[in-house]
Amino acid sequence: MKPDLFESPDYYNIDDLLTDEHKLVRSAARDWVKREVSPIIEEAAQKAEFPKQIIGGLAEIGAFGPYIPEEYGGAGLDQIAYGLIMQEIERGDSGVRSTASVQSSLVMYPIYKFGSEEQRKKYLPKLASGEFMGCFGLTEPDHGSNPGGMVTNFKDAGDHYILNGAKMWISNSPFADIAVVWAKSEEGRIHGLIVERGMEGFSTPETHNKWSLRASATGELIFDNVKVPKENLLPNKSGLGAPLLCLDSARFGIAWGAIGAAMDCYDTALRYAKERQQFGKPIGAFQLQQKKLAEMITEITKAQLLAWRLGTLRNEGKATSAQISMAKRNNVDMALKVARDARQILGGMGITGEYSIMRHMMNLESVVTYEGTHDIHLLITGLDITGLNAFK
Ligand code: TGC
Ligand code: FAD
Repeated sequence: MKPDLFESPDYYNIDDLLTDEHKLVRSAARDWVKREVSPIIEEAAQKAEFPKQIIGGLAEIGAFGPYIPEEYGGAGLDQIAYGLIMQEIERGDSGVRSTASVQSSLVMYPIYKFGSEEQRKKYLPKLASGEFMGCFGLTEPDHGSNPGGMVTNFKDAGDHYILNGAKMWISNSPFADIAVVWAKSEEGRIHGLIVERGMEGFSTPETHNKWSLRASATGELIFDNVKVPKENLLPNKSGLGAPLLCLDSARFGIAWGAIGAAMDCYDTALRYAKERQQFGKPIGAFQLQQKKLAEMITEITKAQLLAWRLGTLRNEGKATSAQISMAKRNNVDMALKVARDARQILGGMGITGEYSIMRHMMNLESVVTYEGTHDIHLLITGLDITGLNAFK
């Protein structure tokens, strides 16, 4: 793969809206991605392997629990710093950002928000340091966009619960030490349970043959009469709203992360367009290529402003779930379109692993589907503005 020459675009001086701490955090993440991710990611994606050697580095740049208080091992940062870290990581690869998103927003966040003090102390510092890796089980084979229909369930068996069911499409499941699993009680109420690797009847087979997110491990979670100690139930929130609150946090991170993937594609295409000569001049001198590049930077800039404003609203505790849906949907769609146009600018070279664009493009096909599909987020906006539910 070519050396990483990335230069971040900032067409509207958005850096002026950031604090010194934001810029420091971003710079540490950017340098780390250049040093530790760019040189190895193409080979990891080709081999369809999650590069476990980067776990320690992810912890060091604060990617595991950026906004979790320091007393529990987190970085204690604000939402914009969290977003910037996700942006920089996804500039390297969406699969690596996935690992950080799951660990932070789908494992540490529910333990922090809905867990007991004992659970927080037991798990959060180890998750923040990467000593423990986690995964999040919501989706089932027959319940993807409609998680409320889940059939995974647990029954009270005296001093423990008995958990049965299966989850599918679970990021990090093949190597996770713990899983935050959403399941129905005998009363049909959804609760979160912490299931640990090694519990009898719990297995995590890997899902193979993905053409997308190849550097991220995906698998199932299978529960065959698993005995889960009662102290592993998250006590402080139940109902579908609990996992959906975790998704709000992860979707916010994705809205920023997708900008990183788009920036990398734009930056690569811009450099290529200025260097590659055809018909005696750089291809960047042709109007058709300039149109693509000009539209890319316009859309990236709009997405940056949307993410920044959403970050300030989240810092003030005012962002709504529907606002997060709009940003996730818009920014991932934007990144996919930028990746497709950038790939065309590189001509034949665009389909090779010499450049990152095709990998980003294939990764984004997962990102546009997970954490709520493109269609589902549109319906969330539709419901929010009309008050009319078009889901069912
Ligand atoms: P509905 O009746 O609308 O809501 C049920 C309860 O949840 C509350 N709620 C939310 N709370 C917090 N945040 C949100 N975004 C919320 N949306 C809804 C709602 O107020 C209600 O609360 P209560 O107290 O009244 O019970 O639920 P529904 O069954 O009609 O479904 C709504 C729908 C379709 C929007 C929702 O289920 C949905 O978002 N579906 C998409 C599923 C999804 O995103 N799955 C993601 C799985 S995890 C994943 O993909 C990880 S990818 C890994 C990586 O990042 O690498
Ligand atoms: P479906 O729900 O079957 O949807 C299929 C199509 O129907 C979509 O286009 C959808 O938009 C459309 N559709 C569905 N309902 C409606 C409706 N009411 N109106 C109009 N159109 C509709 N899940 C986890 O729990 N944890 C994870 O860590 C995780 N990681 C993932 C990693 C990868 C690589 C992938 C691909 C998925 C992951 N997921 C995870 C699952 C992901 O969240 C689901 O794939 C997603 O929510 C969509 O569910 P589905 O695939 O079952 O599609």
